[in-house]
Amino acid sequence: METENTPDQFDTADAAAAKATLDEMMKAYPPKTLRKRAKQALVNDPDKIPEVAANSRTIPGIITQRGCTYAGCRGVVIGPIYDILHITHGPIGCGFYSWLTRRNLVRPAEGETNYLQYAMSTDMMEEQIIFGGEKKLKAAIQEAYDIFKPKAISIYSTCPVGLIGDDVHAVAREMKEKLGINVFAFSCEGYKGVSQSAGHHIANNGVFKHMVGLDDTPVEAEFTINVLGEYNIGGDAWEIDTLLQKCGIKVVATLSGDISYDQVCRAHTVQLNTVMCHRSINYMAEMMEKKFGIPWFKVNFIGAESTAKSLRKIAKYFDSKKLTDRVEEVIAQEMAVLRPIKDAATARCKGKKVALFVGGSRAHHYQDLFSDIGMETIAAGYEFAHRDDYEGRHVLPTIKIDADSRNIEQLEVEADPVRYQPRKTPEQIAALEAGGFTFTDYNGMMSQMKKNTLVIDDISHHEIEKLIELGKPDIICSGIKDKFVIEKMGIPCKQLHSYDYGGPYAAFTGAANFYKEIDRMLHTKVWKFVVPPWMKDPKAPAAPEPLNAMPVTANDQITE
Ligand code: CFM
Repeated sequence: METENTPDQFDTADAAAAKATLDEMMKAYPPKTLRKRAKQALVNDPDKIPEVAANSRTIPGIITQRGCTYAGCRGVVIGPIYDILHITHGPIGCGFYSWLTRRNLVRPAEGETNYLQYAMSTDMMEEQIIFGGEKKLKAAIQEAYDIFKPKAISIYSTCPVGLIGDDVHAVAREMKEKLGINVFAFSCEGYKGVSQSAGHHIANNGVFKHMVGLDDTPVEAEFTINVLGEYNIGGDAWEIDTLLQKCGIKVVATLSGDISYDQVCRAHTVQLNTVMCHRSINYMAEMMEKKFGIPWFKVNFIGAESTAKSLRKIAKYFDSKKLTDRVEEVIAQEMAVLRPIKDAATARCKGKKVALFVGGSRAHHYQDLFSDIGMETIAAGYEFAHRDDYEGRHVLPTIKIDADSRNIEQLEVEADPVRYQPRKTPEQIAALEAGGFTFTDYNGMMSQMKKNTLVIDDISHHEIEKLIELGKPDIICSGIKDKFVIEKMGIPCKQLHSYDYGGPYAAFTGAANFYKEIDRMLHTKVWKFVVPPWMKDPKAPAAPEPLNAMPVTANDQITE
């Protein structure tokens, strides 16, 4: 199949076609399912943003891309802290499937310990399910301590732990006292929320309660910041760090990418918190502001234009001529190197159409990278983000708290009597805001997407297939759960969770990698060998199975 624009490709100029595409995608559903999906799949209007019924339960029977609460807590937010021992309390599968499956890379400084290669689990059996697992958990903590002598141990509850009622927190307290190191636990049972998003919140609470603020030693540097919500997938955090260093800005903690326990404990000493992934870490930014007086704002280092914009905003916050000049110098240098690569990709990719269905922030951030090279987003959606990530934070007061969200503890945070110290005076804040500067800001994905684009929350496999058939995007960004379904339809799929073993894609150097990768994926001739299912003749006799039952050549795939 050609990737050149075809007349029946999705066109955002046609409002009726956008609605018809959605209707056609949903028409296979029974009425009750259809009613629910209709509130989650919408035609966008950036000037009158419609409400998205996000962060609600997936209907049983629908194939979703979502993960569980345990994955969001253990895997996403805390897992990347490399010198903590992470122990999964549960059956072995949960530990096994969270063993190095996310590409959160680390490069510990010399002399520092890295435990991330290990998968530690209490390996619960029927006996523990029936008689309780606390004894086995204690033994596991003791054994892990005896072997590794870590600074801290973190325990994660899986579904059966919640069902049988093991008190992981009591065990953690007891072992903390006994061993004299930091031991804490998370009630992040997989079923605790509607997706991994609940796990992010639980993790934020735990990291804030048990780590942040334990070490008041400030990091000596003129301009200090944290990058929150950056997980160093494929080395992204390293690119951001290198860039900021070039500008003269010191990153104290990247939460949680290539980060040590000590860095988390000192994170509250910075002058500014910047937030990359709003969905997974906004809780931390808010709590640190309340307790320590650190302001935060949203940044995005995905995309050259967005990176430049984020750097300029950080410089403006610090209000230093020296820093502003340096930032402009670095942007000019980086852009000069990037320009020929960007121009070459633009010449070949301009006008191509993309659809992105990823997690809770990348479906938005990566639209900037595509627009850098003239590509158009026709449809996008998150797996588990909330209304504020779609519609903007101004909707926060109107979000109804349902039973599932009420399940997650909302920490009551107050200003620290000694350590609360506003980083800017009210006058300085007012002066910045008068010039259009915004704090505590996230305008969400939809305000940036064009009119008549499709916004689809928690998309199902059926819907993706129909979208490809009807809208014919030139490339889809998604994850491993649907990558090969998509590619069997002759459409390239770029995984934006793992980056398909590629990356980094952050900052200017990362942008260059991404432009080249997308250009390559769009223009490889392999797609011509794939016949999508709707173009096959259903009456044609089935091709004989190859003897080894494995397609070995492109031709075999056509007759598959
Ligand atoms: Fe944030 Fe993430 Fe994402 Fe996320 Fe994730 Fe991820 Fe993601 Mo996969 S924290 S919301 S829970 S940016 S693991 S690094 S890629 S779904 S879009």
